[in-house]
Amino acid sequence: MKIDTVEIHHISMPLVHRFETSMHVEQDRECLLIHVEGDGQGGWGECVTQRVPWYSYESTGTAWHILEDFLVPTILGLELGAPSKFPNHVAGIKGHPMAKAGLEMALWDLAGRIEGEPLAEMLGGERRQVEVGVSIGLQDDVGTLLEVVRHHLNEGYRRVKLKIKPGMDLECVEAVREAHPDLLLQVDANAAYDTNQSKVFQNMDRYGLVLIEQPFPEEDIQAHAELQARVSTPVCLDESIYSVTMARQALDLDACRIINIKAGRVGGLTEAVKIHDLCSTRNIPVWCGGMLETGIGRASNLALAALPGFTLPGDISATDRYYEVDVASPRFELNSDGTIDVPSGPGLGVDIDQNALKEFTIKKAQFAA
Ligand code: OSB
Ligand code: MG
Repeated sequence: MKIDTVEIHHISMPLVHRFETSMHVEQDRECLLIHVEGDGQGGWGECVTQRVPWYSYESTGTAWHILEDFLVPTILGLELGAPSKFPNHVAGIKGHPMAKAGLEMALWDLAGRIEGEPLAEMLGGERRQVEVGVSIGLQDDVGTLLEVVRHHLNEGYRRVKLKIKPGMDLECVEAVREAHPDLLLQVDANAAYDTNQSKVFQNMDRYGLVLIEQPFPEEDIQAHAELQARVSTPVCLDESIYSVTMARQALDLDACRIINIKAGRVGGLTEAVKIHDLCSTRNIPVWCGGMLETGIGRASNLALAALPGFTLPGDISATDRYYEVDVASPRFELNSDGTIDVPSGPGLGVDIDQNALKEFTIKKAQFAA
């Protein structure tokens, strides 16, 4: 596979509802879409950064810089081989996993279109439908939260994740658990807690949560290990796990018993599959995280979640949970059993809507070999 041209589109797409976490409020999805052309075909990828670097150090601005100045020049005109070789080509460029993953996704889509093979199959996926859940941002009060949860359950979601932060945690979990005793319920703190606040999580143990996601800062693996030793609810790491090496070390230290896999966070689908494989050999459940993706990244998440080790529902909602208008079609819909179909067309299995792309693009550039 040889890449002749790369296009980067910086888009801003309105969200249906604001999405609030312990660190940040998001109103619009501002990310990069990457188009590659080679061997007479085209492929799309999504770089899952956000405008503000609250989740990790990457932002849409840094990703543009790393792509334009380093990643794109490295691969243009090069005989690349399979997309799984891409990480080797860019190994000399440190960090910036989301920028790398966005370009790698476009190469996977291109390779799939050239071969006529769906991405899920290329990665080793086996399922045709994947179980999904909804991630609920911080709400103004418990009453509103209960209404939002009820609304999503009525839509057919079977698993709910609540964003929490200090002061908006136990009360929320208790209220939702009381209203829905059998619901698959989990929480995500996005690293908002100090290690001296771990009592909150010990108190959460009684609510039968599926998991507690990333309570402490990403570099503090030891704090998570200390918490895991004190609670029976599985600790799940998100931000802390940026490579298969990091995953192995966290598991060796018993810092988590579940891992949230996001291809963007770990530098691409190739590394994501390695983490999946490691966890499978250790009987560690994994699930596919989300970054409010457009239909491009959502298609990629569904393909990844088709792998056999993804035994917990992913943060992969239907398109209309986030977007009235999306850049990709067809839209993803929730089945009555709380699953979404894995795309079955070549590559990502979705097409770009050129009108929507034009409407949402705020900056674009093209690079040729
Ligand atoms: O921590 O999982 C997270 C969204 C943006 C950044 C980080 C996270 C999230 C979500 C939403 O929880 C998941 C989704 O529905 O896409
Ligand atoms: Mg998370």
